Amino acid sequence: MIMSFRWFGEKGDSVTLNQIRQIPGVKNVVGALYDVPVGDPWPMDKILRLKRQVNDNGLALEVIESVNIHEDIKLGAPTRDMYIENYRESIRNLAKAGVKVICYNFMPVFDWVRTELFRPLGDGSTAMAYNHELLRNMSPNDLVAYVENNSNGFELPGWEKDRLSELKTVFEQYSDIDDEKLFENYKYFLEGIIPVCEEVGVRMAVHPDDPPRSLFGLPRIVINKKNLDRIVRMVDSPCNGITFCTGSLGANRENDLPEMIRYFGGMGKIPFAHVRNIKFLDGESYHESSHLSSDGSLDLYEIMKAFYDIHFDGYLRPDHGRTIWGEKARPGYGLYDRALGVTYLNGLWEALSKSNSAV
Ligand SMILES: [Mn+2]
Repeated sequence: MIMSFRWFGEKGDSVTLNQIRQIPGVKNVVGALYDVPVGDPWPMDKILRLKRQVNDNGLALEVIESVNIHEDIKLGAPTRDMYIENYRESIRNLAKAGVKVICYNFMPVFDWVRTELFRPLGDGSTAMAYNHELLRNMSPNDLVAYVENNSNGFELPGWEKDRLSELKTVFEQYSDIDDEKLFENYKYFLEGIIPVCEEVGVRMAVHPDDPPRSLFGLPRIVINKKNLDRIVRMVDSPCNGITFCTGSLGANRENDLPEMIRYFGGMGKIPFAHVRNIKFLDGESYHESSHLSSDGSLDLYEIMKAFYDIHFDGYLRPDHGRTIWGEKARPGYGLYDRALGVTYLNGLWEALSKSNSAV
């Protein structure tokens, strides 16, 4: 396991690289470029500048999260071939800079969705929350307005204004796209990029849809074991893998996370993992919690044990944390609670390693 930590760049993050390097066990930064429009190729000079910044702080840059996919690729529009060619160029450039894994998602229109970004938890901390009933009574525009007005002034990843400004048009474009059509368009994309990944040694890792269900009538397919199995087999290659996000997949009560880790990990399909906890409320609703098993509904010991059992040697990072100790940070991405998460996950890992090697 290679412990890593997400960073949103010097302009987009309240956390500095120097702070990250002081978290015990963190050697890798999960980074991205935030000033390249979705669909454009990532230029070499900007990638190298980011790499230099990270390296100058004693850290490595081997995982990118995310290279976003232009909506026309998901829609199967005639312009998709151009966008796929651009994506291939980004993969080649990132590989030249030493990047090993690219995280991405295949969610139509919206990236992750929450109905609250700073829900009070009763101990003075706050966390993001998802209320299924509330969302059913919101329009897509309500949701965009809420996120824009409640994110502490940060532009949230996946919520870039240029993607969301023409919401009505893009919803119309999706009116004849169902799950099957989306699978078809996804396969076309993978067939276009995976040969390049094999050539340059980059592993693609799809992030599950978050939450793992259809929203506003839009199709969502990266949601459960059955669909993930279909996705990794659509183009069968070690370069076609999964970002195993426990918080996203765990939001569907039917997903048996340790079993899925053993299954996909055993196939060599998990190059990257996000590990965090959530606490279920009624039905499909939940709030995020600290990483500790007893604070949430997911058993992080069983999850880490499954990673240990598959001899997981990929990249792993803590995922969203609570906002604690009065920190002013982007929702879910403060320093303090994620650093606590790192230390907890490292503790579980050390205990698993030592108890299993002692005879
Ligand atoms: Mn995640």
